[in-house]
Amino acid sequence: MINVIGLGYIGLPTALMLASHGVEVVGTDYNKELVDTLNAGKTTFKEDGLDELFAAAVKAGIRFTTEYQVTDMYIVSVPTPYDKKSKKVDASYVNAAVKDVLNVCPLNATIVIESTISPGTIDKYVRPEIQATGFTIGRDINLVHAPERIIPGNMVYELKHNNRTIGADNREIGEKVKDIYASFCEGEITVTDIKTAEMTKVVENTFRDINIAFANELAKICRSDNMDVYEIIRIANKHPRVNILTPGPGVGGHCISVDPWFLVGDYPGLANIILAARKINDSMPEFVLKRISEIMKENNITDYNRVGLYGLTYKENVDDVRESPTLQLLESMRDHLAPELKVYDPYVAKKITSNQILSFDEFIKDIDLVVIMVGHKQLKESLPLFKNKIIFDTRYTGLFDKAYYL
Ligand code: SAJ
Repeated sequence: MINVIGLGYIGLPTALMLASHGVEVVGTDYNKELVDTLNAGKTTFKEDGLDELFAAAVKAGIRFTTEYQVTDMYIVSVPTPYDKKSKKVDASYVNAAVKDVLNVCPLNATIVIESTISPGTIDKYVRPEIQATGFTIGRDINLVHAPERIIPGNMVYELKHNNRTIGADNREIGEKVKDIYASFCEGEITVTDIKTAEMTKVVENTFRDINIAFANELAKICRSDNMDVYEIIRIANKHPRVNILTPGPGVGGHCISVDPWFLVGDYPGLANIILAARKINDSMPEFVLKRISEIMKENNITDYNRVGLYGLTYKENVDDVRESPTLQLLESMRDHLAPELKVYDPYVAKKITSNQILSFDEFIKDIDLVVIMVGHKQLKESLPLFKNKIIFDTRYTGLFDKAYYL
């Protein structure tokens, strides 16, 4: 039996996937409300295919509880936030979960850590925690790092089809864990050592952050000299070895806007491009704000009440608002003591910020300028309601005949 610890964005789909592929699984989370929701037959967030996967896992016998189980394999997928000041990974949730596992697990159990951690976290924090309890790693407890790679919005598909990395101290244990993941994962699974697996995961997200930063920097350069960045990117991308990403209002989410900071925090003075990229991406909400002012001026709009932000999530078609560019923009407006702008998001049904409007009709009716912060699918269906509005499309959705861009 496998005990999955932490039933959030990664732990839940992973537990469901294992269960629906014939592995006996118990999911554990310390949040009783979350466990109660799952036991009542409901999932806790929206994701394509998740409900179907949930139904299949329940049928296969998955159980959810707040209790840690006595078993020989644990998968820990708890959050790893970073300390905003030191920019270092905060391994306290991982450590707490490992400690709880050690209280119940039998000798020779395997603890797999899925949570994203910076290179060296297992050596620096997790090993000492285990050793302090008197266990010898490799004899009494086996340690493995199997970082997830799935993208919100396409999680269920990617869980099945992406390649994976498994880092282990010992090849035999690595192969054993590989076999478990291979129950559902059709991609290639590479077995390596723990530090390499930690570093690889962070490097993947840093690669994407740097590439998005390049596109964003180009948008700023082109804006300053009246060039069309989208046309330039489109043409440049016809080169066989060029593939520039799309500029946007910033980088949000729990991964790409966070993981590169681990490298900056741990390797100051060495992580230079990485730091510059982070700064560029973090500057984008301010850049959008500057563009909003320009567009307001150009159209003689003086009242911020006539401007609305469409989209609160960090990207399209997900309900996740963590580190979202819209929230960053609102925060920066607050810092400037500017008035709150109206905000609407079809994926965010609960009020999470003061000037959020919960109905699209209410939102759209009294504004002149709509700033598209996220290109949700719903935009397409509501296109007629955008008629006669001034549009600032920070996502370059291609849906509007006439719009302002970054
Ligand atoms: N974005 C742009 N322009 C682009 C692409 C993205 O502005 O051309 C923005 C998005 O709008 C969003 C942010 O960047 O705000 C990040 O979105 P994303 O879709 O690129 O990635 P995430 O954060 O949802 O998921 C990433 C993925 N990593 C990579 O693609 C390298 C995913 O595979 C990881 O599993 C995930 O991070 C994670 O959990 O680490």
